[in-house]
Amino acid sequence: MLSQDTKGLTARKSDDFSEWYTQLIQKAELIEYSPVSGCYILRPSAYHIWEKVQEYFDALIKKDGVKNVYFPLFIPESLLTKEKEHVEGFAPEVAWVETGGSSKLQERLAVRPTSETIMYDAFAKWIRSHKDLPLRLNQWCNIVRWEFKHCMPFLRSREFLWQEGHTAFAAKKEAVAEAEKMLDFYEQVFRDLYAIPVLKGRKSESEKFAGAEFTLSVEILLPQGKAIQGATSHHLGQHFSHAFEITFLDQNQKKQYAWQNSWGISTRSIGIMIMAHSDDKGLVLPPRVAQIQVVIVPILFDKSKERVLEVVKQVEKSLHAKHLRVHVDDREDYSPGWKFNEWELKGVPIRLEIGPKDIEKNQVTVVQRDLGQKEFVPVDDVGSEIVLLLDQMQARLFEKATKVLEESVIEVSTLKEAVKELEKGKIIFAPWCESLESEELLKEKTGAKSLNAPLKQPAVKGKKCFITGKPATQWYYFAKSY
Ligand code: 87F
Repeated sequence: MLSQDTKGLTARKSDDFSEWYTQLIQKAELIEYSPVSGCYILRPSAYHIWEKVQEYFDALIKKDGVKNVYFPLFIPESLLTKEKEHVEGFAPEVAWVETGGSSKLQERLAVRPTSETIMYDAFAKWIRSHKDLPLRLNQWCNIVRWEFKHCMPFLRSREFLWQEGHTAFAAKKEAVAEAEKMLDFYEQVFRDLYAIPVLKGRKSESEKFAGAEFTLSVEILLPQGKAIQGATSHHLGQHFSHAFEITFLDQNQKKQYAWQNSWGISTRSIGIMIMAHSDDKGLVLPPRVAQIQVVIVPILFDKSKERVLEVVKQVEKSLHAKHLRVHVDDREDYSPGWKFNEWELKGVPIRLEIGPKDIEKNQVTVVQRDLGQKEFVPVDDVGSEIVLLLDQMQARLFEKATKVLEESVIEVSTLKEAVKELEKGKIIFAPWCESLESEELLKEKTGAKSLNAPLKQPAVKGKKCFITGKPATQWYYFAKSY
């Protein structure tokens, strides 16, 4: 038998969260470090999760009429800085190409940090008449932002993968409706694939994208009482259409500027999912995104080996027939116990054990990753039973995360209460006057900032801002964040 040490996690999620995460993503074989600091290798089981997100979201937006495109990775400096306001704050993060081989380029090229500028330059050429609208394009690509803050695999890296949707409409109303719809799509990705509930809403003035009229976001609660932005949908108004001359002739042959949106979700969402569900034994993967949904571990003894492997084959076949992703771990130089630990570490949702005692009773032993107890299922029912259990697990993970979120959100009406609750790791929900100075004050006192304001608001009339005591204008969520 091979050694059993050093394989499992040696840090606990509740004791040393950051060490736990660092060990988990490497030992579960999601991430390998690369020679460039802040750039990480996504191994097959991590990349598979991204492919599931692509498959799901791509189908959603295509059904809604969006088309995919691909724009170049390099953006000339003159183009990137055309709409100064949006790029100013981000300038320190842009990576540049200055030479090709040994010759200096005439103009520096930015490595795409986002594609508004290069795409809207083309939009201006393609849009002539109201009949060319709406124009709704999306691209799946990599992004480079030269972070100087501490990088963390998935959550903050210098290169990451995302989709960026860029759209143009004739009417503001249509654009705003789309921005809200995309937010619902992102909520669905988190709910249906990642089994994570979100807080949906509108960003404050200081937290919105500088190039936007308003920014909508989904925010997620992570362990340790910190929140993180999961995806964003911006209504850009006519900012970029003015900067890039994206105009069209309306029905009366009058020149108009287009109304635009941009929206995106990135591989950061994978890190959010890992943090949300995983435990001290390792990764916990929602069945919908798991590369291996069911692992079968035969319990092999010389005498019964052949009979056991026969049943394993039969069970594997009935699971395949249900289109499940199955792996048979028939390695003979590892003990069953060692294999159980390894597949738990890797987050496989369901483990089936099949040994001589099981086949005597015409059953298989089933262990669900999040529950950890043994159950027994008749061999003849295994296909339909496992499908059911996987669906139940997906729902259970979502319910559990929802309970955690619900218990973490707390209404407050004074700064004193806010300080106390934020210290306990809560998300606070409070009426706010939306002033910049008050958010600064809160940040100073607690390290927390505004997350967003739900689009469906409780009544705010007559309420006082929990920080300034002035009349409140909106209810907002606030939390410490990543
Ligand atoms: C870094 C360097 C240059 C973020 C940047 O959120 C520019 C930027 O514009 C920049 N970091 N942003 C904002 C991106 C806005 C927007 N783009 C499309 C999204 C979603 C997808």
